[in-house]
Parts: sequence; C-alpha cells; structure tokens
Amino acid sequence: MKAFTLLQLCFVTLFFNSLICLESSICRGDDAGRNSVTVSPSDNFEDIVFKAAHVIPSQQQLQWQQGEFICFIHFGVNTFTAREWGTGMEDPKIFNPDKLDTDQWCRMMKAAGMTEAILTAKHHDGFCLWQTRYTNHSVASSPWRNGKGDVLRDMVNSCRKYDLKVGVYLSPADLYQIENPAGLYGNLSSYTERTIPRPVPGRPFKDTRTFKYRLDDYNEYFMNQLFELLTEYGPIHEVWFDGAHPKRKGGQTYTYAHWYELIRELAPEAVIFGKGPDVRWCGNEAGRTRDAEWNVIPLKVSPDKFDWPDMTDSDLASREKLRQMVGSGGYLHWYPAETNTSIRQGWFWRDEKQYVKTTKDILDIWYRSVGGNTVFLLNIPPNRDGLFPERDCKVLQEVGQVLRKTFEINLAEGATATASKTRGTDFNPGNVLDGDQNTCWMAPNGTTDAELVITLKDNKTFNRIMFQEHIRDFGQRIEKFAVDALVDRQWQQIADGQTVGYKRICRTPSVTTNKVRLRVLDSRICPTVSNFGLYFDPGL
Ligand code: FUL
Repeated sequence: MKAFTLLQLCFVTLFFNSLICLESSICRGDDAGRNSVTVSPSDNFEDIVFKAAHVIPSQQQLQWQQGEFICFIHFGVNTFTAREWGTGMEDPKIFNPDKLDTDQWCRMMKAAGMTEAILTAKHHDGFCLWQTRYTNHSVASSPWRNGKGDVLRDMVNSCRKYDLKVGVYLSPADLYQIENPAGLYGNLSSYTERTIPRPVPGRPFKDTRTFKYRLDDYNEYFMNQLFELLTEYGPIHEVWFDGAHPKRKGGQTYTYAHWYELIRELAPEAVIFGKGPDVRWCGNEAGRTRDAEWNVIPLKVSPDKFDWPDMTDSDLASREKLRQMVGSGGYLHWYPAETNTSIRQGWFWRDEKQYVKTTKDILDIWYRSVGGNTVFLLNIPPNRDGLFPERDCKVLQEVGQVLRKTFEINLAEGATATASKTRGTDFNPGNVLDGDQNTCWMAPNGTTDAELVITLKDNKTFNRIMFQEHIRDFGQRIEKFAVDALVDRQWQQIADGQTVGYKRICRTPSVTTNKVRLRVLDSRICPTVSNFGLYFDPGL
C-alpha cells in the first residue's frame, strides 16, 4: 500500500514537473515557429487560452507587419472613365497617361513614410497594366508609349530606386474575360493537366521553372499571369486578392490552393492578402479600426482547407470567442489585419472635385491602425497624367512631416526601467528601452497586476505613448492595460486600452512628468513588452 502511494507520488511529481518545463520552455519561446495550432475538442478553456498565447507570426507576416504604413495605387481604364468598377468593354485606346512618372509616386510615398507600393496590375475590368503575354487587353493595345509602356515595370524600377517593397493586386473577377466572346472566365472548359507558364512563341521566360496543375482555362490564365508577375517583377512582397465580383459567369470557381502553392514557390517572401491565409481585411473601407485587434483568430476549418471569408465582426478573437471553441475544437491561426482606405472618395481618380481626406484624417487613421496593431494601406490614385495629384501630395508630405517630427526623438531614451515582477533573468525591464524588438521584459504567468515603471532623467512633456509586445517569439498576450503618470507625487491614469500586439500608441493630452507606469491588467499568459517610448506630437 505504502509502495503504491510512493509510486503515485512519483508520477504526480513527474507530471507536474513536465508541465512546468513545457510551460517555461514555451514562455521562453523555445517552441517558436508556428502560426497555426490545432485545438482539440477535449481542450479545456485554459488549454485554449494557453495555445492562443503561443501562436506566432510567420517570417513573412512579421516583415509585413513591420512595414506599418503602405501605399495602394488604383490606376487603370477607370481613371479615364471616372468609374469605380469598369465594364470590361473599355477600349484600351483610352489609356494614355502621357506624363506617367512613378519616381514622383515613390518620392511622395517616401515623404509620407510609407514602405511598400501595391499596384492594381489588373482590376475587375480585366485591363492589364503590364506587358502580359496572355491577353491583348492591356497597355500593349493602348496608345501610351506606342503600346510599349509597362506601368508595373516603371513602378518596380522606381520602388527599387527608392527602397520600397512591391505588391500586386490581381483581381480574380475579370469582366473582360467574361464579356468578350473568346473570354476564358466561366467558359465551361474542363479541368485538365496544364503547364504553367504556357509557352508563348517569341516571348521566352528567363525563369525556366515549370509547374503542372489540373486547371480550367480561366485558372490557367490567372496562374500564367501570376507566373509573369512573380518571376519578372519580383521580389514581390504582397499579393492582394480581392473578394468583390461585379458579375459572375458559368459557375467559375478558383483553384486557390494552387495559386497559393505557386506564390509560396515563386515569391517566398510575399504575404497573401484577403482571399488568402496571411493577412486579413480589416472589415471596412472607411479606415475604421477595432478597440481590440487580435492577431490570433479561431477558425473552424484547418487553414489549408479554409476559404477565408471576410471577417467583419467587431469581436473576432476575445476570450469569449476562445471559450466558444470548448467542446468543438478548431484551429488558432495568426491572421493580422490590414486597414485599407482611400485618400479620395472612391478608389480611382475621377476629377479634382473628388473629396480628399485631410492630413488630420489620415493621421487619425494612422494612429488607430499602425498604433492599433494593424498595417495601414492608404490608397493614392494617380490622375490621367499618371501622377499623384497635388492635393494628395500635400497631405502625404504633411503626414510624413508630423510623423517624423513626432517619432524622431524618444523622450524615454536614457531612462531606467523597473518592474514589480519579472520572469527570470533574460527578461529584464531594461530590455524595453534598448530599441530592440527582439528583447523584452516578461512578467510571470498568472499575473494580473504587473507594473513597468519608466523613470526619466528629467521631467519631459509628451502626448504619445508607444509600446510593443515581443510578437516574434511570444505572440500576442496582453488583454487590458493602463498607463499612469506621476503628477504632484500621485499616480494619475492617462491612458488605457485592451490589446497591444505589434504596436500600441496611446494619444493623450500633453503630460509633464519624470515617471510613467504601464500596468498590465489582464494577459493570456506571461505578458511581454519589447519596446517602450514616449513622444511629443507637435501637430501640423
Ligand atoms: C474592393 C474593390 O471592389 C474595389 O474596387 C477596390 O479595389 C477595393 C480595394 O476592393 O473590393
């Protein structure tokens, strides 16, 4: 009897030791590397929360998130017809942006502090802005540069010159391929084995790789074009798939799994947006943001079988959403949001009566999106000359000026950091002031009242507080926080909020103090802070 109890005790001790080991190794990030995990129907609520706290971004997702502020460029036949959605029956001869200057676009993007440009290589009307081999409905049939021009080529060359990444928007909806009699969209062709890219006489590819898939005519067309874009204009960092369809035909479906496979192969650094597994649409086109933006989203179906519908609910992944997984299980997937909106009313340039958002509007969206754990994708539509319009340029320049003036000096530099609780010696509070996103302060597990105190050398006046979680290794964990300033020897709360993730920026009235305190009030597991900064935004 005694021996049995001893044995039992040994087992119990072993079990708890292994649990502690697992937990601490995961807290250290030893288990890093997964942007999806499976939740089993037998997992209890605590298991699910624990799992959600350990999902981390893929390399591409992390790099994309660090890009913060990026540019959308809607340009094409609609620019010349003043339509938002074309018909597919436009005459390519209307496309003639005779002063096109993509260096000007890039100078303006740089002035605003943007890091990437995504061009509508093909919008829903089907007109192609590059020298594609697979349709004549493109710049090749336009009078612009005698049919020899290539908007994407120009933009890629300028982006390389100005150190900007490149993304492509390739619309699955294609009205030209629907409307023209020889069109491939929904033509009821059968699925047979096809080779991508299909050889075209006189237009060889430098990249000699080929891929075999079972495809119908339209999916083959689409993948041939993906091949051109990804091999002849790369490196491409974002592939943007829109979900909108002005019209459908023939029950056409898309072989998304093959598209993603080809993208992973040809553009391993690229994230796939929207109808894809890497980046989620924020859910509106007005620049609205969520108070709590979670990067780890529950899915009912595994990511390789999921069809990535638009996610528009205000709550996508709170504790309550995680609780709903109990008993049914599912998947937890790192799926961060991109906030997209246009500087103008509408995505395409129409005329100079078109409303242009003000510098104040854009800065407000910037703070809520970049400072609210999303990437901000702002559309600047070139005009019929092929230039970013003057009013839009002025806004971009002012936005950049304010952001540069605000963030060039971190008023917390040279400060010291202490914490009420710290987990182990690798996670000292001082790490939040070293400017390195890959070191952090971490509080122990089960903490609901961890405090980080920043003591400045002297009194400083600031109105922006920025902090980040160490998402690369530890994912997203903080659920609720408050920030206080020591004023007249008393702590006064000056900001509060829910999620942090990649970055949180709190805007406050001007505060003068030499001590600031961040309180983590709720967290999924040991919370981390990788960077902390205080800034003064002087305004326009
Ligand atoms: C939408 C499209 O229908 C619009 O034309 C635009 O491209 C926007 C970014 O996405 O779904």
